[in-house]
Amino acid sequence: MKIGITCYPIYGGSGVVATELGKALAARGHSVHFISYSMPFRLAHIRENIFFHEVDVNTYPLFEYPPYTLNLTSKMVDVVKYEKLDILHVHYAIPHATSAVLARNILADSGIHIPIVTTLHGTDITLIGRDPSFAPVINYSINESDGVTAVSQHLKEETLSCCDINAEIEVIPNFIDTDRFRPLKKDHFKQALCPHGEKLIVHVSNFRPVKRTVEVVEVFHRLHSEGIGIKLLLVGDGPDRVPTEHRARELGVIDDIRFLGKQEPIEEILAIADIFLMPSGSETFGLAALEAMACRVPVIATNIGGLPELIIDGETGFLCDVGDIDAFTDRARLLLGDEELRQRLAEASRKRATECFDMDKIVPQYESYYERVRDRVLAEAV
Ligand code: GMT
Repeated sequence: MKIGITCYPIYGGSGVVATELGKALAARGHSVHFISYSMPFRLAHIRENIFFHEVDVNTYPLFEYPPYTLNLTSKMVDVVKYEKLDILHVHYAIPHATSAVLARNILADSGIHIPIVTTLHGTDITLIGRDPSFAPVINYSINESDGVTAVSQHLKEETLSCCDINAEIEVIPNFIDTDRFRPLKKDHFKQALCPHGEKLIVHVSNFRPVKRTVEVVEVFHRLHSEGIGIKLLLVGDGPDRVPTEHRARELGVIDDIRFLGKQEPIEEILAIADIFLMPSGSETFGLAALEAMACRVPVIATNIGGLPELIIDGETGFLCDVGDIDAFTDRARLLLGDEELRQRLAEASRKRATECFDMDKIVPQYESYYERVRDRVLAEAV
């Protein structure tokens, strides 16, 4: 198939999933056309059947705010028409689904019937969907899509309960390349960061307030003050990095914390982690937790959103209430003090990642969903 993919190209879960999906589809022989305002950050190596179409954001003096949604629509119309796409798959409802629906309707006037699949990732529903001023546009864009997928059962239910949706929603969970994200031996790296055999706690996120990164430092401080030999690696960047650093200084633990900023070879960092913390206040799936699990790292996370669909409490990791720093500290202490338990959960994490979320199992679900949606749209068009 010739597949168009639109996503946010920046550091963030939906862009990662969209890009990895496009790469996997290309590896399976499809032609994939990315349409966005800049090259998706995980799309480093263009292959012969991967194309990138940059959306021009024009700057006419009249436009104090350039109309990106319309620029994107125009680019979608062009790419569908001239590249003869079979399907357009957009990630994130606003504005991508809105642009795609408009592009589809424009193309229908010239007899081109392009099916639109929208994948909901989370904050498009859990934050923007709850904003009354956006609700009519979100509802319309989702309902008008020819196919809608959600990355977890939780997100499907959340969408149906908070939005006015009459479209069917198919759950296709996020996935991972378990060949790339696998246990690696990086002893020299571990030795450099933990020269006295300290245990290493890792957190990876975009440091948005919903990630509650300050709580990672709070948990670390409690364990540290009990005399447990530990270090903390914080990977990523975003609005809460400064308050997180500030709190680490205030608590006097900054010297045992490394802020690495945005990093691409996450699997090399996860290779040396003993445990992974995810104290998020909301998480529709938790891709960063899956990356850790695939690298054989047990995750302690909150029992919210899609996380219980991923992490099995007591078997692959632990789940705690949002904001319950005591519970996070207890579970971390337990794992850091019992290597046999940690190994058992690590092994179960890897097993769950490979058995349930490997890309070879999930990507075919998208392929068959595309076919079903395309067949229905073409049948309705005749
Ligand atoms: O806030 C983020 O983490 C970024 C956001 C996005 O849309 O890029 O992530 C959401 O989508 C990811 C991929 O499907 C999920 O793994 C994350 O759980 C989800 N984030 C939230 O729900 C907060």
